[in-house]
Amino acid sequence: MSKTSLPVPKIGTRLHRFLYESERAHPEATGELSALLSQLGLAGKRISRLLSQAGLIDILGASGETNVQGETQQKLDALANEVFLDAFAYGQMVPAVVTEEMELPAHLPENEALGKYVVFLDPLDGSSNLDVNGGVGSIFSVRKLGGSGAVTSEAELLSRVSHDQVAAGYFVYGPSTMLVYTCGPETGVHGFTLDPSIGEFLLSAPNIRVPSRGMYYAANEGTIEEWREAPRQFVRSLQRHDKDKGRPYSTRYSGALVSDVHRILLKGGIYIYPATTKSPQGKLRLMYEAAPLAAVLEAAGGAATDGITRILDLVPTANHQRTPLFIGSAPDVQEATRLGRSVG
Ligand code: FBP
Repeated sequence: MSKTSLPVPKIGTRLHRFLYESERAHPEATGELSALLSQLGLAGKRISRLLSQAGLIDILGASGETNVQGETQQKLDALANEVFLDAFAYGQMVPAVVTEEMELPAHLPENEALGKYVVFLDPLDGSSNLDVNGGVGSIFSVRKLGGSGAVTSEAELLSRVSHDQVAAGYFVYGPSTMLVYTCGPETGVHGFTLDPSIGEFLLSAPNIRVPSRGMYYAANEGTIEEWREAPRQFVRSLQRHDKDKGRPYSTRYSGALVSDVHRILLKGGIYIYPATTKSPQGKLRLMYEAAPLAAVLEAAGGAATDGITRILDLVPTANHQRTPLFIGSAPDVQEATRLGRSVG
């Protein structure tokens, strides 16, 4: 995407207007990606409202189903999935959606003729926090779909989608609801806060940059006995006094990847979910958890690897493939990765 002079984003600018002005800065833009991001914004608003009512209407607890990951599906996982699929049901942009809640991609036939984007989604991240009113999020990744005609298989879908994400981001449903997204390092990372009184996302954090040194690390140390030596050594180094590196870091692990990564985006530090004996490939999913968050952190000056390889260099082989994840301030991720390459 070639860049001409970008307007200086004003705090309080509505998402719709921000998308419009960003588009004007890219003469080749067709407006479709902006429309898609607006539809994502609508889905985020609807889920935010659902969550705000969660304790009052019968939407907490398990749905009775098990998702493709073998996890107990929460009612809100299924509802959030529906809300996102409904958001893409029209508009001729998205012929296929891959989501954590469905084994096979959702096909939207009415969009097949003209649709040129595939969306990869974690409709509700951190759903084990729902019943305790903890922070949760939604994560999205948008890739271009090459070739033509209906997508008939997982292998064909992965062979036709662009390696680079044209947009990536998340919604974090905390004390307020925020949307954070990027369309690439050259356009930066921007945060919008939902004003429920007018039902609009308003620009509240333009051009976010992750601090190069942080204060926090996020990891489930309860599983540390299952980790390889390198991540163990790394976490011990975060706990040791080291004035130059601002250590020791404090631990903040919320049970929701989006909430933890959002804290690190703003305050610096690192989130790690290494491979374990129980999950030798890691737990988190590449296409709709690790890759979109890596795109956001890298566009904000941070880094993300699987402990050895840059997440954005990984070539996907399956829609629901898992990966270890080390993400956050670049010096911390690079240190953990050096250990990963040397100690293993
Ligand atoms: P989902 O809730 O979307 O399955 O996401 C995975 C996740 O819950 C992350 O949000 C979180 O960081 C991690 O798994 C927690 O895993 P664990 O309970 O093993 O620490």
